[in-house]
Amino acid sequence: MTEPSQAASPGIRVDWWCGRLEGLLVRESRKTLSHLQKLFQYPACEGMGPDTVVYRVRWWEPVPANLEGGLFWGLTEIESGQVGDEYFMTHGHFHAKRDRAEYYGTIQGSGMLILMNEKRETRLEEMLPGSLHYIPGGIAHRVANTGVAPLSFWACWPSDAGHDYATIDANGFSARLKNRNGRPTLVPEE
Ligand code: M6P
Ligand code: ZN
Repeated sequence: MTEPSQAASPGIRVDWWCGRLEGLLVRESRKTLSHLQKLFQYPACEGMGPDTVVYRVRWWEPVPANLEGGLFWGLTEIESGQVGDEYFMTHGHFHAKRDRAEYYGTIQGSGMLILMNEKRETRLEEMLPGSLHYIPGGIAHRVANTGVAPLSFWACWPSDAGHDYATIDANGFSARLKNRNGRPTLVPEE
């Protein structure tokens, strides 16, 4: 009888308390106000420089991007803050391959998952520690941090999903999440 083969360990570790992803193969990106300014309706940011970090993503691609059948894993941390009356939020995207789905799971903090279908109908799911969110294919997704502490969530998405940011850059979402008297309120675009 032969011994079971030992697959090489990629040495990726998750701290399940805070979601932090560690390992040599973990990649990282940061989005600052200067990257995101055009997403906000009133982009003037008093007291915050263009290098202010809005969110960080750390993720692992165990297989090449665009390969069909694989999965990627990531951790996104959004700082608490506002630009005008809009909360700090991710860019938001459709998947380039429209039928690809994704899971988001909240670890710490509170916020809203903003979902928009291709008919531009927008709805919210509340994100709280432990909330699990299934994002079907064909749905644009963005997360806003509505709390006073950082919001962190894990994500798992297909390796061939890709990110279509251009559609969001061109048309935005059909509604904006605004702080109205201390409450997150979805305000339709005119
Ligand atoms: C999650 C996943 C990633 C995405 C990240 C930030 O971790 O959906 O694919 O890149 O959130 O979102 P965005 O790319 O819209 O800035
Ligand atoms: Zn996605």
